[in-house]
Amino acid sequence: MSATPQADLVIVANRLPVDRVTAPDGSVSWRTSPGGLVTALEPVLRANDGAWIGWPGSADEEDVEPFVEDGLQLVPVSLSAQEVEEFYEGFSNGTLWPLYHDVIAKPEFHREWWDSYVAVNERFADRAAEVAAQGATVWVQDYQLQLVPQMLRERRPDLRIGFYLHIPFPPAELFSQLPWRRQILEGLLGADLIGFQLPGAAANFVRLVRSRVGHKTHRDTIYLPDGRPVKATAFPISIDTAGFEELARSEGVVARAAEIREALGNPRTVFLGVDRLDYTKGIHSRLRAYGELVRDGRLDVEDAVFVQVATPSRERVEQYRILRDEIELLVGRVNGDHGRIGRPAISYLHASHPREEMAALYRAADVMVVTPFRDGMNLVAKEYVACRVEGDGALVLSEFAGAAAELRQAWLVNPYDIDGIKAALLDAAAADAKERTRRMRAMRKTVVQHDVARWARDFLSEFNGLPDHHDKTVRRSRAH
Ligand code: ADQ
Repeated sequence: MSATPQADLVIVANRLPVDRVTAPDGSVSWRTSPGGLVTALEPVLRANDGAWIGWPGSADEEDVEPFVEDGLQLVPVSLSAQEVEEFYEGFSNGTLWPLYHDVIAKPEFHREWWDSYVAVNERFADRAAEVAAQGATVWVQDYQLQLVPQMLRERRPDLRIGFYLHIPFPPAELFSQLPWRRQILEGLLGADLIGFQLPGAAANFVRLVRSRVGHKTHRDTIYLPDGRPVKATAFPISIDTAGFEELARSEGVVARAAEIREALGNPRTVFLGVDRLDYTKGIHSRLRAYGELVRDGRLDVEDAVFVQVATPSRERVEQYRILRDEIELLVGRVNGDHGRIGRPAISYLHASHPREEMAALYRAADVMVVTPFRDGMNLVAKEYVACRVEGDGALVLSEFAGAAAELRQAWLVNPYDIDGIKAALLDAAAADAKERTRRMRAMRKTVVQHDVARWARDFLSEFNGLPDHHDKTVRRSRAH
């Protein structure tokens, strides 16, 4: 049994960066799931003797003690099967996710889900309060844990608390539907620094705090009645650009990209979509647009193909099961109506792939198609750009992805406008090499300069540069 670590930097996220694997004999091992967040935070965690608090991803497991995996201190928080249903699938993914994404799907409001959200947030806050050393920095991640900053501040006024929201923050008109809107705003205000993907999201938050909670605000800063300032500002997230570039240049990936094109019949144009199977991603719209182009003879299955990779996601949630059926029905129709033997119009894969295969797909694709109705950032668009090491390839990108604010040279589309998507697909496919290179080089510059390490550095240094109100707060809390 290992003792609870005392860390100077604590990351609190819904998921641990590892998955728990239980063998048939009951023995437990851990498989790392290297996402962008871990890549970005690993060096800072190591340098600061940091710890990561999160759920190991399986329900109803007995409590696991903190442990060290590959040099990282990991602190598991367990969830019961009922909490997975009410806190995770329910309030996080059935209420907040659709509400924060423009109400594309209808959010459900259930009081039991809210109660579970509060209880689980309390548990994360308790864990963080135990693990953080005196005066430590705690960085809470994402929409599942919006109450943690306030709960943690009550327990540990000596800490510096940061929060980052990976998804959009909606305009007041939509956020105000939430029966627990005030509690969420107050939960977030426990932080000293709140990061959003875009300036518009930060502005939505500040406006809501002013109108619903009544605090004074000036630009991106909120002043609480006790004088503590809270800064709400944008830090657009990014990817491990150098890591993707290196992968894309590797012999194995170059060979695999050629093999993929060969297997597709060496068409002139390979279009590619890669998404978690989610209703925010606009997969149906883009496949419909593509199907119409094939139907109308504007594209021919002999020299064009659309590869759509959809990662299984939230499969126990009803809306996600319906979405999968709708997309698979559409793919079947388009292929049935317009495909030929050995030449489907759409090559569809419902699977998750290792990073090498993703890089090979990005290298194999002439036109990457990213059409979310709303997306905090969209890392897939940035990964494609990073993998185009020759400076070629074309990106069709929704205006409503956070990435559109930076990748201005993409073929930008309104994902609700099917004719607009059709025109952009044709334009991007027909653009000459010079035009594509001009656009891609500019986008590559952006993604190289703004990688995920810089994102983490920017957030943490902003944090450390904030005026220190903590001494005062600690003194006051000790006086009580
Ligand atoms: P997501 O909604 O998951 O993230 P995105 O930013 O595109 O969306 O990231 C998806 C990640 O999953 C990418 O790294 C991609 O490579 C990977 N992926 C997708 N399909 C895959 C497959 N079939 N196999 C393997 N890997 C696959 C949320 C927000 C976004 C925000 C990010 C980060 O919704 O808006 O950009 O967090 O803040």
